[in-house]
Amino acid sequence: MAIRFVTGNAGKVREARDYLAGIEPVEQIEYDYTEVQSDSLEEIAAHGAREAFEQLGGDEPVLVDDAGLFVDALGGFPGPYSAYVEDTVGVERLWRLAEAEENRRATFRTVLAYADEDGTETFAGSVAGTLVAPRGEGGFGYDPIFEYNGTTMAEMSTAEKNAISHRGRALATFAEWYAGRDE
Ligand code: ITT
Repeated sequence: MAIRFVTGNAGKVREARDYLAGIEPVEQIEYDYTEVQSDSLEEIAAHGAREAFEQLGGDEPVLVDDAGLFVDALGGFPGPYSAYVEDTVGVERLWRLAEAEENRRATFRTVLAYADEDGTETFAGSVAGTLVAPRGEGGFGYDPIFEYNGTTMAEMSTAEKNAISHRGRALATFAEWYAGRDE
């Protein structure tokens, strides 16, 4: 049974498809679920997945992914507001803010929420790295300024990014749970 990935972000879908290839097909669905006002990615994702599953109808499970970039020196900003900040301030100017700081450490976090007729489950993943001047043409969003082990996530292939990224880690936990859920 295909999994309906509810997102407007094609980059997230590419990564989920790559990771879940051979496990389950992933279909992208654009549905504007309510993003509850919260500092908790878990709460936002779980609420969105439940609402999408109920409102969309049908039996196929849904997946929602709520992600954010948390910059240490900026008290975790932009965190849950990362999409808004990408659209308003932009990636280049976020780098300028970080460049002025001595500590350029940042963490990417994502929470995947899965909903079906049996309930809702969440799977978190995170990766710590360093903010750098933009490099690379791959990936999406903040990938060009996020460096892990000397390589920005925009310089990695989808598979390389999945092997170390917040989303790859969340997908790994999800895939393990998904494989064992009927046992
Ligand atoms: P949906 O809500 O439709 O899924 P979105 O892009 O708005 O798509 P988020 O709110 O989860 O999703 O995104 C948070 C921001 O973080 C947004 O600006 C993304 O581009 C960015 N982002 C998320 N995952 C990322 C990743 O793996 N690499 C780089 N940037 C990422």
